[in-house]
This record gives sequence, structure tokens and C-alpha cells, in this order.
Amino acid sequence: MKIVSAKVIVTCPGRNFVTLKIHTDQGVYGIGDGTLNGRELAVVSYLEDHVIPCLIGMDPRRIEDIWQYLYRGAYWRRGPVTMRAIAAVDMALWDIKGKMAGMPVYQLLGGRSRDGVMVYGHANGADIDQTVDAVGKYIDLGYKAIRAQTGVPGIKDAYGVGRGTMYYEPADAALPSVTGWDTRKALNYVPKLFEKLRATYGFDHHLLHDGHHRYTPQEAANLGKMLEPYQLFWLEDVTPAENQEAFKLIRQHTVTPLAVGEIFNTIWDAKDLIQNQLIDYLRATVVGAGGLTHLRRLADLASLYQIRTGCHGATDLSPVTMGCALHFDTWVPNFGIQEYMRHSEETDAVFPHDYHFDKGYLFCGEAPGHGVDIDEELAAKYPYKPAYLPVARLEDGTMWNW
Ligand code: GCO
Ligand code: MG
Repeated sequence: MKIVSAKVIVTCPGRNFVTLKIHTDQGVYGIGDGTLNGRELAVVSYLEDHVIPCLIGMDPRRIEDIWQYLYRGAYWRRGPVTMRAIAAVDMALWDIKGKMAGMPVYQLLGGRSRDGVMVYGHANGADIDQTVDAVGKYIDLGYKAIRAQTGVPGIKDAYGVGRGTMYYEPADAALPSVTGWDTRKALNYVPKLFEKLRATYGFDHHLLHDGHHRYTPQEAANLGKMLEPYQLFWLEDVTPAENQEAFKLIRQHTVTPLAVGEIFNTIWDAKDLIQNQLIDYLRATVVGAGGLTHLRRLADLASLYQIRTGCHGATDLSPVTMGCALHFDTWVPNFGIQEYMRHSEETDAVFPHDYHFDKGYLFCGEAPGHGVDIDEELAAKYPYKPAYLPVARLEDGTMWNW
């Protein structure tokens, strides 16, 4: 069996997606996601100029060998562009293997470990009252877990606050827009949000919060401590994780569960955090961390330390990643939760898929492969549109982490 051709499809049904389609000499094809929000065309070039020429003639059944070829063979290891290109190939190859075997991907991984995949939705508002209402809407929709973000008085466009009512889409400008940040104001305000949420809805639902890399380790520890009475499911990306040791300080001071890893590309980004038991949930997902082949290695290492998965699932990850992640989540023994920001109707139409939501859970389908396709004719109607994530500056103009 051979790979005879491959192509990259870029489409923007509301936001940009990079999709790889690999064709084989047996008529079977596979689909992979290589979307890197705000840097999409770098992955397109990596795939078209440097990966596809090597793939032609290879045996698509050799998923592991092709992964090693692309990882070791580039010499320049890791990084978001390389690992997304590898992920796109990997997803397409698992899709092909599933179609050849007549089995859904979760069966190839080892079979079902659970009936459904618990997800969390994104509730946000310009202030505490709006966010409390938004959480109520998710509860009404049947969600068991909800991430809550609020605007903060005095902070310009605080992270996580949408323009719409149900979710936010940060990458919306042809050049990065400038948002603000002020830790003091956030530390004064965010705990009050969770106090009100628990007072309003009680303790039956899981509540999550994303710090989006804004706090120093000391400030993060302080926030974790202040949030303890409200029993969060997790506090995410509370400080940047380039320095994995930074989490020691946070861990020493709070029992609020910590989640990290949506920007991790490989097991090396998470190794110390995992082995020193500095986190509780790992946010790496299929497109970010080199595909299913590599993500399951991360999950296995995490399982030794009772760390559970919590795959990134923002809307900048295409339905192809969501489909693959749901097969992974259905299998992985140390599953924690799956993020689920619903895609727009336009996006769902471009990517026909067989997963569905019901009462707080997502369910992957039983179609052979990962169950997500691309309607190329429809995709062609939505050409690429430059869209950048914002940047963040402190009040005095200093660059900060968005
Ligand atoms: C989350 C996130 C994201 C990122 C986005 C960047 O869902 O937890 O932090 O929404 O901001 O994926 O492209
Ligand atoms: Mg996040």
C-alpha cells in the first residue's frame, strides 16, 4: 500500500483551518488537522514544501515509522509548526488505518473505557453578573462542567470575554489588537465570581477557570489559595510553563487542582511537571502534541502519577482534531475532561462529522477512521483571511502574556 498524493486545504468558515488530505493507491484517504491559530500559513508551507514530497510512495500503514521519520528526520525537533505538521499526517494515517480495518479509531487504540466523554463549555461575561447568567445557560443545556471567565473592571478586554453570548473568538483582527492586564485588579475580582457562582448554583457542577499565563508563580499561588473554598475542577495556565519548576511554588501553597499544557508540543514540555506531580490535568491535545501517536505517550507517562487528561478543545482546533480527541478520550484510561467550544454552523458544515453532544457528554461515532471529513467544494467558498490573536500590555505599556 502506498501514499500517492496529499494536499493541504485552507478554509475560513468564520476562522482559519489547515487540513491535510492524504490519498492512497487503494482509493482510501485520510484527513488531518494542522491548524495553528494566527500562524496557519507556516504549517501550510511546512507540509507542502517539506513533508508531502517525502510522503509520496510511503506505506501509510507504518504510522509509527512515519512519525519517527518526520520527528527525527527533520533534525530540528519539536516546536508548534513542526509538531502540528506531524500531527496532521498522524491523524490522516490513523484515519486511513481505521477505514482499512473497518473500525473506529478508539477500537484501534484499545477499545472503549467509558460510555461518554464529559466536556466543559465556556461561560463568560463582561462582569460577574453576566458570567453568572452565562453559567446558568450552560447548566440549562445540560453541561456538568463549565469554565467561567469574567471581564474585570479597569482592564481593557480582559481575556476570555466574548463579543457573542456563548463563546469568544479571540483571533479576529488582521493585525493583533492590544488588550490590557492588571494582576491586582484580577486578584480582587476573580474570587468574587466564584463566590457568587457557588452561592447561586451550589456545588454540584464542576467549575473551571483559565489564568491564561498571566500570573507570576507567587500570584498564582495566592489565587489558587483564594479559590480553594469554591472547589474548582481546575485552575488552568495560571503561570507560564516554560519553566516547569515554577509550579513547585504554586503547589506548595494551594490544593486547587492545576491544569497546564494546551501549548505543549511534546512529552518534553511536560516531563518535569508530570514526574514531580506538580499538576493534576494535562491539556495537550492531538493537533498540538504531534498526533495520537505522541499524545498517548504523554497520557501514559501522566497515568503513572495519577494525572488525568483534559484535552484542549477551543474552536481554533478543527472538528478533525475534535473527532480524533474524542476517540482518544473514549479510550484513554486516565481521562479527566474534554474542552468543548462549539464550532459555528459554517464550520460544522465544512467538516461533516459523526460525533454528537448529549447532556454534558460528547460521543464519538462508530464510522471507520476518526469520523470527520471535509467538504472541499464548500471549503473553497471560504478563502483564508489573516486573523491574529491579541497581545496584552500592562497599564504602563509593558508587554505581558496574552
Ligand atoms: C482555552 C484557551 C484558548 C486559547 C486559544 C488560542 O481554550 O483554554 O486558552 O481558547 O486562547 O486556543 O488560540
Ligand atoms: Mg486555556
